[in-house]
Amino acid sequence: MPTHLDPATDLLDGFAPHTDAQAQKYRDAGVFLDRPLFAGLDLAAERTPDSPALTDASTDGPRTLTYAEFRDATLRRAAGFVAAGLRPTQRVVLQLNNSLDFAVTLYGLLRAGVVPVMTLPAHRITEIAHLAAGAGAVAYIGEDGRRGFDYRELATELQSRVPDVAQVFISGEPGRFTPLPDADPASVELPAAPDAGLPALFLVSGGTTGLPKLIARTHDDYDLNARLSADVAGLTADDTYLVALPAAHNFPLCCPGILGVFGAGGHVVLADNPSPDNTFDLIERHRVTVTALVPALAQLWCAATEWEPADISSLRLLQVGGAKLAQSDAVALDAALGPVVQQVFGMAEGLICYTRTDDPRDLVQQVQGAPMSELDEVRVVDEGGADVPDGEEGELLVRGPYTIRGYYRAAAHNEKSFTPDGFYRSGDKVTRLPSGHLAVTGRIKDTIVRAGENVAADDVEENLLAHDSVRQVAVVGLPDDALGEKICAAVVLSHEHPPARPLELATIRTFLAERGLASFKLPDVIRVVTTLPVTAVGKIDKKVLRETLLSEPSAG
Ligand code: OOB
Repeated sequence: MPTHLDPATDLLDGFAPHTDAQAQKYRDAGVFLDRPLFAGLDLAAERTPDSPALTDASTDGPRTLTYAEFRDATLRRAAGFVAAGLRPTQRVVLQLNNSLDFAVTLYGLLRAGVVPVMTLPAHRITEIAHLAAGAGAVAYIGEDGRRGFDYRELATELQSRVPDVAQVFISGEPGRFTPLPDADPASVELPAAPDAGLPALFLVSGGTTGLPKLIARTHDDYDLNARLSADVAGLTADDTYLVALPAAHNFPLCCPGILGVFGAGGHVVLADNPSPDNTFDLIERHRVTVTALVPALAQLWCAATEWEPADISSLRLLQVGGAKLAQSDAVALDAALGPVVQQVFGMAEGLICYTRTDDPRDLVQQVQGAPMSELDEVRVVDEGGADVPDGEEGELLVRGPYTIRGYYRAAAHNEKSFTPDGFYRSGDKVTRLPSGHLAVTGRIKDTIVRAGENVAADDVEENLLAHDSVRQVAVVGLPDDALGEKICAAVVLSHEHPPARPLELATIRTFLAERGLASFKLPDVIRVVTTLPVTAVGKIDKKVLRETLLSEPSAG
């Protein structure tokens, strides 16, 4: 990098900012506060230094830090990184489980001006190497093997594949690497607060096809994301938020998640295991008021209310998102827990939609939410790119103050994923109500081409879910000599309503045909499975499912 250039030049190489006109519009609207992402925490630490900020309820815990203690820990970690030679605008891959070290390290990096790549604990070398190389990362932060997977081995492989990753810091037993650094903040010079228009961190795209992409979120836009989300959730200093999903994911991190709760002066409780037998006790013990789950976990929690003895009545808001929550599950959750469900339709690329606490319950059960900012520009378009009327299905396009204008260092990909005027093509099929609420109906590419007919997987799935004995389902296309692709439905059976006889293809086809599903959409194969494979954050992973089904001897 030529030395006469701004040190941020390398970071900004491949970053797609808002256009000047758009940026001006957002500035005029006063939505950006021009402050670093850690400002919310600092303000809370000034206001209420002695309130609990963070409880580590993972296998490392239990341990609680007050706001003053937590802020000091993040300053020491920042100083440690500076002393270790990390410099502002450099990128570092962060891969830690939900723990105190995760929170302290994240804020330590932000204070040091170092830009973390927020990978998830379930990512493995293929994704980590791809993301480290793509971001130009100079360091990797992982943990020892105490939770079952040894990230030190991953680090070794990473350094051989991506030699620019010069340093490795390990939470726990470092082995031949460096422990997570801490230093006296007075002993080093902490950098000045970063420019709020610069990327603060990188999120990782959640798609289940191909390798994840890097999503640069600025201090301004991510701080806005946290504040708007906290407003919609009605967060106050009295709230206690349980982190049950992997903390580095946008949903528990910032919707409103960890960042939103710190901004409001509330209490964050970190769990490293989302199962009801762990989390229900934590909810009771800490009087948790808010948490976020993916639908499969919400289903599990709903069932567990039948047998878990813990009192979870403190929960006032159960956010469910990341994948479509079936209406029947939303109804069941309300029945089991009271009217606490909030649907969340979000994406690492930006747009977040929420149902509101004062929306009628039947609406909350049916739609995935409405955009959180008045400046979110949502379009629903047909295949030709023309806007469709409310109530009609189309692809969701979005532009707005906290939605990216392009993936990082991905010019070719951006040609396809963004319109020339900067709308992100989400790939999600939605319908919009006149009220602005969106219902997600599927993914545009999730189509099976069977004997020349296009079959939308979600259409078949929705109808299958109406069967009493079906708890979860995923429909995928498998290659077939005669049909091109055949329709395969992988089904998890319901515990409450198990079928009287083994579920057969003919029974399912008759059931679907009686519901009025066209004959060319009827499954050609049924597989009863005990679980469906999931992505790093817990969404059904069709890519892996397809590979698994294909590797079965009977698949051919
Ligand atoms: C969240 O973010 P990502 O980046 O992991 O995944 C985004 C994609 C969306 O484009 C959509 O396809 C799907 O996940 N999705 C939903 C959904 N929420 C996300 N599909 C149907 N219904 C929903 N409620 O998943 C995410 C980010 C922030 C908050 C919540 C979720």
